[in-house]
Amino acid sequence: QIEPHYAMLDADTSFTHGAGQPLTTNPHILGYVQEQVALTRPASVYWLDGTRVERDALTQRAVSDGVLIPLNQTLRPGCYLHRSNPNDVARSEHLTFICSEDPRDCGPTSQWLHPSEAYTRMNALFEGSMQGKTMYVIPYVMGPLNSPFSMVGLQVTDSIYVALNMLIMTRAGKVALDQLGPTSEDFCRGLHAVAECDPDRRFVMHFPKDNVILSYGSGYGGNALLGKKCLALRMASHAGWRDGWMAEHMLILGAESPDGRVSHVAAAFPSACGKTNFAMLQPPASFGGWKITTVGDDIAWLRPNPADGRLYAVNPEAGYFGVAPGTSAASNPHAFAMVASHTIFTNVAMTPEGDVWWEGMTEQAPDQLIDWLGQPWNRATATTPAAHPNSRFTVSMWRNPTASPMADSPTGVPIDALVFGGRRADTVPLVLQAFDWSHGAMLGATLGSETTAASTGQTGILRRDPMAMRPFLGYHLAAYWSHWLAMRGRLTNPPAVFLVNWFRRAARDPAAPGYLDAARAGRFIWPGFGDNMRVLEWIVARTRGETGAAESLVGYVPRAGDINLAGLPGAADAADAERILNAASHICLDDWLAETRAMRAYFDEIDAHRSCPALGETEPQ
Ligand code: GTP
Ligand code: SPV
Ligand code: MN
Repeated sequence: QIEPHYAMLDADTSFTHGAGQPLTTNPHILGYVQEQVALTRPASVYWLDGTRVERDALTQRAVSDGVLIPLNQTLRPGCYLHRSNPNDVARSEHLTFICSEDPRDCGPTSQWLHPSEAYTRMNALFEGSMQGKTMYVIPYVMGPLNSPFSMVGLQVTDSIYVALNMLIMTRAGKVALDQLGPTSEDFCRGLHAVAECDPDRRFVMHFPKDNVILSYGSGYGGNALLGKKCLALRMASHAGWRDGWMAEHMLILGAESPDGRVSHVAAAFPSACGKTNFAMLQPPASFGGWKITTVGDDIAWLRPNPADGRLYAVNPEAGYFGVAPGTSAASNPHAFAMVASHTIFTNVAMTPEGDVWWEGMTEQAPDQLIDWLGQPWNRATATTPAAHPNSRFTVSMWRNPTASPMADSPTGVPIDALVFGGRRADTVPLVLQAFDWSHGAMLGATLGSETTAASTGQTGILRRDPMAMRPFLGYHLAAYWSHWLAMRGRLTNPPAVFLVNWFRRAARDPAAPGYLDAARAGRFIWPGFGDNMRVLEWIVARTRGETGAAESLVGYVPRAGDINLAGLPGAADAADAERILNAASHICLDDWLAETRAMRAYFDEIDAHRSCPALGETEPQ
């Protein structure tokens, strides 16, 4: 069943190569590019057409420019390594702004700047910034082609690395110009330059009213691939607020049970908390007959369908920009297979044979490596990781052996369950079902998670990350929550809502209920990865009304026997498997009292924010 997807990868050879010339007469597109040329003064302009011929030519150019390092083409055909500037390895949340006229239209999780000040500041940076360089013009579609969900964007950039990534991550080139048509001005305008890559001259600015994104000084992922977090979350969340739909930081998967019925689940976990892994999970052997397919691994656009009152989702992206460390043949076999060819790796380590390596790929590192900085790395003496903790792979979603054909469906998939999850060492049980939509929205709104390497700053700090959208909201958090609550009114058949935690740690105190034994104290209790299928099965069965649960004070929880534990890794025997489940699922009332107080304090903090709109003032104009 893999063949059609691979065939689609090559489908873009079917139209004529544009040789770097514009393939449109749309005056708004041509005018926008002319303005950016006048501002940044590049030596040449190259328009992407999206053909394979072009991708191969640009790849060769990137290699001769030293931007891409070819990997061993026998071991990793079509694979390249990119080393970013060491000062530019993650999203920069503190340099990211929403620029609205009224400060009350954004915050307190996002930073605000008045549009006129932002334009002045950014124009000064962009002025002449592409002198001597090539400007790449990238027309792209977010969402399936010819879908009512989709949006067209145009990104101009000075980075060939960004251009090559956008070719993978979006439906880019002539298809986007065709979708826009010869006269429409309904496209997101994005200007991007890595320029001198100086952290003191680095900003990512969003202008929701003007449909404009300006990004300067970074070539990294979410800062630079403007279709991803900038358009598909910040701009799109604002558009969804205006037009009655939602843009969420969610994976989308299809779960087919042995009887052939398919349920769809969308799940929001903060950055580097397991979306890609959950979206691609391979069920354990004891789940023969279950099949998981991936619609998306990072972003979902969700729309109520008036015809059946259900919530439908599309994945706006066409590729995965996935976390490399921790990805192995054991933890995520599909991802491991997917990155075997035609993948751009960023900031991973290189083996002497010219293959890639990262922490967690194998139990032990090879003796000698070239680390992500390009320096010799020796296992015996190394004090730093060989791959950067936020090193990534960029690969077409059609290379995923379990890609869902529905990923191209213009109507999207109907969602049966929404799941929230974070990295919590304690308190939050393995899985919990919300009593109803608003309880689910509250669990999402107060989602807590320990910070990760996906953003610059200290890692491992517990922070509230509402709906895993904290860094990605294009409007005010309070309005966003109101929008979530209001969405219930548009759904006669809403998805059930769940909270999960794969990251709970075993207690260190032998008297505590979460204690297992000395060897496991302080470690992750739950094996995670493919074994999350056990939780997913319960979630799916709950949405089908086919399994029971106990009602706790904080939500419905599975009882012993509700979750299939056969062959649970790390469990000595069936009794130990049950102890593991109990330790992972235990609800400690003292912890939840503290948690509830922290949730209350968080709501008070948001309430006290000076620009928080009053209730009733939260609908868009
Ligand atoms: P972004 O792309 O940043 O949005 O991240 P993501 O949410 O897609 O996270 P991803 O699936 O890439 O996982 C991030 C890290 O968490 C990797 O190092 C994984 O190995 C690890 N991880 C994922 N799932 C699990 C799990 O079930 N248990 C444990 N212990 N670790 C996990
Ligand atoms: C995330 O940080 O949530 C990512 C990676 O998916 S980035 O594209 O950098 O936003
Ligand atoms: Mn993400």
